[in-house]
This record gives sequence, C-alpha cells and structure tokens, in this order.
Amino acid sequence: MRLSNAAVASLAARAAGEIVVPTYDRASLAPGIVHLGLGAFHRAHQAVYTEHRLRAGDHRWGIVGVSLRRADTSEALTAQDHLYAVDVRDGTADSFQVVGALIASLVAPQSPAAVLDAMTDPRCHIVSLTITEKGYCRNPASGALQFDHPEIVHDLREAAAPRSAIGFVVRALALRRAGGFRPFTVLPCDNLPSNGDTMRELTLAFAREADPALADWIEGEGAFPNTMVDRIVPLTTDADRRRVAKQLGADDAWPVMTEPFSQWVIEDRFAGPRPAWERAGATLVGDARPYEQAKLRMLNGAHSALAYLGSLIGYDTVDQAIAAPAVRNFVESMLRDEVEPTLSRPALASYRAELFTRFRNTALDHRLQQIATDGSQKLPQRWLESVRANLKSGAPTERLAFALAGWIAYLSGQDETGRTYAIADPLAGTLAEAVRSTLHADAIDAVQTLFEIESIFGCDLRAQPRFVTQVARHLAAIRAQGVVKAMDACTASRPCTQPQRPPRSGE
Ligand code: CS2
Repeated sequence: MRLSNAAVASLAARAAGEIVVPTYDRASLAPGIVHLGLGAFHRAHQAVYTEHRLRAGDHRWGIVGVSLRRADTSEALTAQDHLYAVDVRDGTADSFQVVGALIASLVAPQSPAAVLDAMTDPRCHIVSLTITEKGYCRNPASGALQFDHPEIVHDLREAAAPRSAIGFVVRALALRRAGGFRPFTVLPCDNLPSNGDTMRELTLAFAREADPALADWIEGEGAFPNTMVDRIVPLTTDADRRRVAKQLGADDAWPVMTEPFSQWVIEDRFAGPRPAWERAGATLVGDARPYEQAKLRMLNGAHSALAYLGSLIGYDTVDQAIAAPAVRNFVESMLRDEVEPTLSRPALASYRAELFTRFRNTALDHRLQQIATDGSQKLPQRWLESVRANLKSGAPTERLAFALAGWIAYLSGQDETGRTYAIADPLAGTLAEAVRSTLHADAIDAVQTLFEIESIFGCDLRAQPRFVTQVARHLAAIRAQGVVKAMDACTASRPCTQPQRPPRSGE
C-alpha cells in the first residue's frame, strides 16, 4: 500500500495513536506559504512547525513546495498526495509523524508560470526558502549578488520565466505590486549570516537593476526577517525507505530522517499575517542574529571540522568521528577557546555540551561527505568570521587554522586509508586547479595559492602572515604525521595569541 489520503485513515486505525497522522481536512487548506527548495530539511523542520498549527485549526497555511531544479522529490510526493513520514531517531525507538502540510508541489524548470501564480495568489503571505548557500548566487566572501552568475544573467534578461530564487521572488513581487497586492514576507531558512538581511540586499540589488521603482517599493513595504534554523536531517537512503515502510505499514517514496532536537528562532517582523509558530515551539524574537551566529560558528563550524578532518582519517559518519578522542578533544577546544569568545549568545558552554550529545546520535547515520559539500560557500561564515574576530581582538586562531589546513588536505580527494572521493563544490574546478598546482609544493605555497581565491577568503586573510604561516605549519604536520597525531599536538599546544593590532582612530 502506498501512502495516500486514503491510506492514512487505515494507518491511524491500525497504529492506534502510535503514528501521528493529519486529523484535519486537508482539502480545506489555503495555499498560504510557498516554499522554494523542497528538500528534506524543510520537510523535517518548518513543515513540522506548520503542521502543528494546521492541527490546531488554522487552515490558512498549506504549503506549496517548489523544486527549483530536479523533479524527483515532487514526482515521488505527488504520487502519495504529498503526504510523507518524519522519522525521528534517537537511537532507542523511532517515532513517526505523517505530515499533511504540503498540499502541492511544482517543478520550477517545468512550469515557472505556475510557480509565479502560486507566489502571486493573494492568499500566499509567506515565501520561505531552503535553497542552500549556493542558491543565493552571492559571492560568499563579500556577500554581493553575482551579477555574472548564469542564472542571474538569464533572469535579468527573461524576467517572466526565472530560474533563480532571487529571480522568482523579484518577479512575483513585481506582479503583486502591479496587481495592487501587498508583498509576501520573504523568510530565508538557510545557514547564512543574517539570512533575512542578506536576502533583502540581494533582492534589492537585483530589483534595482531590473526596475528601480520596484526596488523602492520592496524597500518600503517588504519584510525579510532573519531566522536561525536547526535540525540535523541526513539524506534519506533506500535502507531508510525500507525501515519506514515496515514500521508505517505503507510505502513512502521519500520519508525524512531526523533527530529529536529542533529549534527555530524567527524575527517577528512580517509584512502580513503569519502562523502562530511560537505555539509550535518556535522562538519569535526582535533580533535573531546572536542565535544565528552561535549556531553557524558552533554547530556548523564543528560539523565542517568533523567533515573534513573525519573524512581524511577515514570515518564515514558524524557519530564515528566524534567518538574518536582526538577528534572530540580537538573540536571541543576549537569551540571553547576560539569560537565561543566571538559570540554573545548566553549559556554557550551548555549549548556546546548539547551539540556533542546530538553529534553522538548513532541512529542518524549522518554522512560526513554530505556536510563536506560546498565548502567554498560554507567556510566564510562557519570559520572565517571567527578567525577575523580573533585576529582583530588578538585571541588565538591555532585550532581554526588547523581546521583550514584539514580542508586543504581534504581537497586532495583521497583519505589516509587511500580511499578517493569527489569534491562537490561550485568552485570545484578552481579548487582542483589550486590543489593540483601545489600538491607537491611546500605547505606555505599551497596555503598562499588557496588564499588567493578571493570569493572565499576575501583580500584580507592573505595579508595576515602569522595566520597564513599557522595554517601552513598545520598542513605540513598533517602531511608528515597524519591527521590524528597532528591534531593531538595542536589540541595540546597552548593557544598562541595573535599580536593585537592597535585600534585605528574612529574604530
Ligand atoms: C550541516 C547542516 O550539511 C551541513 O553543512 O552542517 O546541514 C546541519 O546539519 C544543519 O544546519 C543543522 O541544523
């Protein structure tokens, strides 16, 4: 039996309360949210918060999911009335919820007009996004819109059939303005610094180029709250599908796996109505940035360190890597000594302890290679912002330099057991070229060559000779002794502080 509206009734009867299923009339849901990026993360996070409000009787918030590229998720979900299971795994018993919040799905390349229709429907009040860091078409170091990005070039020329998320948002806002409607709230849910402010700047930069009067309207009327989103959601595997089918008693072609933990911090400034997500456990705040910064630099920063260093050693999953004492001690000291001092969120030590518990979840099978993708888009906000803050304040950067050396070593495409892997990154070509030219060169040459890539490192870091030397020293140690030995030595070393730069007048 395939999961469907009809199947849900019999599931509910059979499972007698053990599986949570939609109990409301799905046909009565209005399309209040259009979500761009129909991946597993959205379905295990924002959709679950929204489901809570639908169950409570507020039927304005059905979700229309949009895949910006591939059709596979949409096709799988269409065949099961857009129902899917969320499998929450804590290492003991799984718990299941069938979510009904998704009422339709669209594949943007197949029908951009249908996507624009959904976004301009007056009942749509929110357009949320999980399009990954690279989906924003921004320069990762400077944050500026990449006007030479092929999708942006296309969307400025052919506004009526956009390809990029920015192109869709600007076109839909233009149509709403022309129709006399209010703008929707744009709610980015990706791991970018100040993701709402970032999206606003990118949207305005695009709109100014296309139509300055539209840009003024968006600037005056639009809303782009910052959000911090947090839930670990590994990719779904066929083994997951089989396990879910057995436990659910129905086939689900695309269930999502996740952990018990979930957090969503949202700035409460919307252009129109919104679901009462705070009643579903979200935190509505005036300023989400302290939470967002702590999450990016601690959870995601630790994740990336685990991904590159753990993969190099030969581990496959987060729980395997964190179980190794050398890795755990290193990540702990990196967070405690070099990341937390850059943050203002309260209770950082208990936040760190909670992260380690989450990383140890053996049921998630969270692949390091999943996290290792798109390093060029992730490292600026995960590591380099902490590096810059420490260089400025004179605090140590030794462990962050080691993590960077680990990333450079990872780019060789081969781990210490001899296994090879592909580098998945929009800058893969540039990175491969840099690595090829320096594989047998001195570590310092390798680091300097990598640091020349401005869209990752900006122009400032290569002008910090002590930091460049630190990274090179660690890269040389990794090459000579292997990751674990080099890492133990780095963790044991007394953090060496940077000479503090005297403040310039006016700072
Ligand atoms: C991970 C994140 O893949 C990655 O880069 O660091 O997806 C992480 O699991 C989530 O941000 C957790 O909230």
